[in-house]
Amino acid sequence: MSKRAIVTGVTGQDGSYLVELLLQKDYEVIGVTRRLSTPNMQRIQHLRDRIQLRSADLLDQASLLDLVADVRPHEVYNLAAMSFVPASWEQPLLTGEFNAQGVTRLFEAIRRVDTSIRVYQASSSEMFGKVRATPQTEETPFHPRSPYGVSKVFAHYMTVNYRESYDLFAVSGILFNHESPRRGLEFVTRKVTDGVARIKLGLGKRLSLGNLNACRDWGFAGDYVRAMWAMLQQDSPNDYVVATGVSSSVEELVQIAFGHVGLDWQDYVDTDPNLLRPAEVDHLIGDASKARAQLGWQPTVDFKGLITMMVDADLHRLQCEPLATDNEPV
Ligand code: NAP
Ligand code: G4F
Repeated sequence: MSKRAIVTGVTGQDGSYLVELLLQKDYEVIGVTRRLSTPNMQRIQHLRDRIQLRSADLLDQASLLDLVADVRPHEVYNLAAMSFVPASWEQPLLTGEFNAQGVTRLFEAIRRVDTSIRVYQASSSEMFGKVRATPQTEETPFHPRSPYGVSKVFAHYMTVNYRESYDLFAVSGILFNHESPRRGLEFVTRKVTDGVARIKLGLGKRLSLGNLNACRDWGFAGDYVRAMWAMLQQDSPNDYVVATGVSSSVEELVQIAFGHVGLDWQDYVDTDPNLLRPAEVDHLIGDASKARAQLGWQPTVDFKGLITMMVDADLHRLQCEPLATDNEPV
């Protein structure tokens, strides 16, 4: 009998890669969407006839309860969130409603329907923030630096609490930044690769960025969803850091991206103080030894491979569709 999984955030970057993985593994997949005035299905268009879509919202307890009660899944992957850090300063309360209380609502729905359902919570390296140790592991204390980071710390501890209080198989995947050609255009990697492709094709002239010194441990989203799945297949629930163990600066990112198309970044990049954050996370680098040892997980794409893959995908997309403003579906 095939397993049944609910994926919240199915229209997002990670949702689309996770669904592909689950379908390869013969899962019946139920993707959760929320009502929008304009449908946002670009990333899962190629999967639409192989999954079911159900409407529910992290803000609405009844919708989550109905979802879990009707579907009776074996596994739930909670990827839905307000995921853009700068927006969390503009809407801190809404960020908390989605990312913190929204997770509590989902856990309440699950525990009321069936405590044997396994749950993955999408936690984040943003929880480490102003880092207390380098590299960061599952044991590193948190010091979040944005309402987003704070909301994810709340959800992380709710995951631990539902595990300890109700014996739920609930895991927190502490994932470092992961990117792909399906990354939203507002995140720095995709902003750069899209900007480089536009400049190369004569569709743009310059690129404005914020802090070029910030460093992140960047990996490929397609690799990271394998770790999510593996966490729910273990004998007991545990929390895991997922990272490449290599940290690069935003400046290195622009060097690689412009260099890939034969341009010198210094001729095209401006820095804009309006893009600096009220509090920055300066340097993240993860130690995924536990995931490597217990899940048998390892990344397959390095930083340069990731950025050149994204530049090539944006060049291709813009050559096919020069007026494109949104994400490339696949
Ligand atoms: P993403 O592309 O921004 O996708 C977010 C998803 O959440 C979208 O499908 C969005 O739906 C959905 N969503 C937002 N608010 C919702 C609500 N109130 N009810 C139901 N669905 C809602 O994010 P991602 O990069 O795939 O990340 C997936 C998860 O991993 C997020 O929780 C993120 O915080 C976390 N994470 C990401 C990274 C990373 O580097 N990518 C690292 C660590 C943790 P719409 O399409 O309707 O907006
Ligand atoms: O690409 P970013 O916006 O990602 P950030 O803030 O690290 O968050 C992402 O990764 C987290 C995991 O650690 C996720 F939890 C979260 O949901 C999201 O997916 O910014 C990366 C760095 C920052 O230090 C930022 O200050 O790039 C710097 N940056 C410099 N110029 C910029 C820009 N970021 C953006 N978005 N746009 C700029 O122009």
